[in-house]
Amino acid sequence: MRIFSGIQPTGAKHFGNYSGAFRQFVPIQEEGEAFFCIVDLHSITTAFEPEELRESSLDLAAMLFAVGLDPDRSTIFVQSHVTAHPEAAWLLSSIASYGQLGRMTQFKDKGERQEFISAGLFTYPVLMASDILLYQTDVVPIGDDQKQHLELARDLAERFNSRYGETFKVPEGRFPPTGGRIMDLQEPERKMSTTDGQPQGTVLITDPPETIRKKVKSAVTDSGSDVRYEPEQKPGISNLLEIMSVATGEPIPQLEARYDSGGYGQFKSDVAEALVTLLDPIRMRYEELRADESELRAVLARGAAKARETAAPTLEQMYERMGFVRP
Ligand code: ATP
Ligand code: LTN
Repeated sequence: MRIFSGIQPTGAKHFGNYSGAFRQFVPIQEEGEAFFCIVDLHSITTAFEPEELRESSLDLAAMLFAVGLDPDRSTIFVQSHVTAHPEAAWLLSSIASYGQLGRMTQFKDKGERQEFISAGLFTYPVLMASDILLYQTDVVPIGDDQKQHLELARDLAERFNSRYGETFKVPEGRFPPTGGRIMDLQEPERKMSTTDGQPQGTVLITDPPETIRKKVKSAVTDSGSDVRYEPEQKPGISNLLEIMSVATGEPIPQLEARYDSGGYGQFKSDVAEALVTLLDPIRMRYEELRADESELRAVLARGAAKARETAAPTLEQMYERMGFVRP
């Protein structure tokens, strides 16, 4: 079984990324041949600083190892090291429809909040489809926000297969049963996000314990004092319940029963401690791994070599079937 997922090297990664994605990556790498891609080409579609992009790409590599990815089992690589990705994206853009791309909610949401909307933000999901399809991927572990993009990748695979002949596997998404969409602590109607969330509402994986405690303490809660999971009526408390469930592994009903009408104070402070217990060891491992930049680069170079070799035959088939004269 082939597994593929991509993560953007934009800023520091947050608990939402952990909950929706990283947490699934570790067990899934035992189920088959896994590829984890640091999608630097995607992260230039919104405003960015060149120096930060360089740093963040290495930060993310260190983070992926810190959460438990094993470079001897899985292939971890940087997207721009494998030129097949943008090449395949160009080919796929000829079968992607303008209308469908315009309906992508991430494009609409992010577009609304930018002064300058790049063409790359619009074609972003085509590059994501190329990432996935080049590897003949069976399963894509992702958070709930990427469902629509995965659907587009499936549509493109089917359209290409029917127009030019069987070329791609049609991939399936894998979403976590809880914690697939963690919300901002300050604005529980919006997903937790580094690129367009509130710093106070975003728990970073590398936040020191005191910062985590402060952020959780100031999390927006709802009226009343019952600790109940009711995402419509109580988005703030429901989000904290989900966070605690992910951090401790305890099911939500069990947490509801424990805190019931005990008020928000004790509950919040326990959520903060659960997060600290989970994230502190990851932060320490991260700092250690990040300090050895030459080792990180060496592992990424090995990953890129493996990725190039794996993606090449699919790209070649795409060119052949589409009628290009090959050199
Ligand atoms: P950001 O919103 O910070 O820009 P992103 O979703 O745009 O993050 P990535 O960092 O590439 O981009 O996301 C990596 C993985 O994390 C994806 O699988 C995505 O679905 C998941 N993810 C991102 N935000 C959340 C969230 N709030 N809750 C659960 N999963 C999330
Ligand atoms: N769009 C995704 C990142 C991403 C991805 C991928 C995820 C790029 N390529 C391939 C899974 C498979 C995001 O914003 N989280």
